[in-house]
Amino acid sequence: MPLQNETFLQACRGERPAHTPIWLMRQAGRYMPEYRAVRSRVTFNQLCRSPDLCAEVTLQPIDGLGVDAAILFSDILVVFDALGIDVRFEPSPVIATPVRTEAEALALRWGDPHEHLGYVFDAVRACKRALADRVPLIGFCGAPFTTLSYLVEGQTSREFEKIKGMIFSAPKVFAGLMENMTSLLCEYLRGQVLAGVDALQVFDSWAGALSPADYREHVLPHLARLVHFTRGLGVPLILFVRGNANLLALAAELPAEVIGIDWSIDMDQAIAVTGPNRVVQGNLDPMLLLGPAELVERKARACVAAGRAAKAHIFNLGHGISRHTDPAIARHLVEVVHSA
Ligand code: 1CP
Repeated sequence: MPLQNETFLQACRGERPAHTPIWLMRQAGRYMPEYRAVRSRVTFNQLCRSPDLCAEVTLQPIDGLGVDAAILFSDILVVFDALGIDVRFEPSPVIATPVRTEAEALALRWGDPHEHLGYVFDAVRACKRALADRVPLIGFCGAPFTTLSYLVEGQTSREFEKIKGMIFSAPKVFAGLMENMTSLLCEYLRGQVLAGVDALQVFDSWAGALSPADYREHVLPHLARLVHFTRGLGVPLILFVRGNANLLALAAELPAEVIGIDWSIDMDQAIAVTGPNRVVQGNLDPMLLLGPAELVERKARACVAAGRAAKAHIFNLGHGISRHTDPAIARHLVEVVHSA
């Protein structure tokens, strides 16, 4: 069944649709009153485990903003269900039993995501039904390093002292955990594709914790395995490696169809790295949306203009939208990009 709005998938294929497609990272979230209304009735964990509510929330920015793609409402940390490890959102994530020693790493039980994460696949099916082929649905996971950073740090970290300490003092323990995490994430993404997602995004949100040389040595081989695995799933992949523009050249070595660009580099500079034959996604600083409409318009138009040097451009923010964003300015951004 063809989609009513194919612009996002056309851009993923390197085509230039009639307008630049746009979606926003974290487009379903606390900045939207409709989302807060749902969240006032359930906890975040309950929401992620209720396929019908996930579908309702996934569609809120489709109806409310007019974006060209939906992203499954879930979280990168639900995969810990496959390890039997609880995450509480307070509201920042907290893992009660972090894994820091070799003994703790060896004691982990790596369960099958097809068995433990069925509610995510049910949510994908509920989203696809609710979308009724209006726009494509993006599935996602955290990259092996970002996901593992939560397991080792036990929470969002500033310095990444525990996981970097593990990389440098016990590299074999780290590599073993990365190996298992990557296998888990491969199967998790396969489950999402089997359930019906039209594209995938891998978020390496905390990649910038490492120097490029250490990222290449300790992380890139695992990320490469994940990217190569997904090439066999038949849907396009967006690879978003965030936090240090010097990592962009490494990300661009991998065969993802689309390279996500964060806001730490200007789009023309990013395309100089990825080259004219690559599709890029990004990269407006999300905090710009806290400024006046004229500023948002000017910066958005400049980003669209710069994006014309790439093979194709999917407009997005350079990281997740702030919870303090006025939904009206997000809606305005979508109109500006569509008319640019
Ligand atoms: O109280 C609430 O309602 C919880 C807030 C919230 C939301 C709306 C969390 C907790 N996660 C989400 C949804 C979410 N998370 C999506 C939904 C789809 C969308 O609309 O985009 C996605 C794709 C994520 C992915 C995610 N979760 C990432 C990677 C993307 C990124 O922003 O870098 C990360 C790092 C997380 C962890 C996480 N989940 C939630 C929080 C508060 C955090 C920590 C993030 C941090 O500390 O900065």
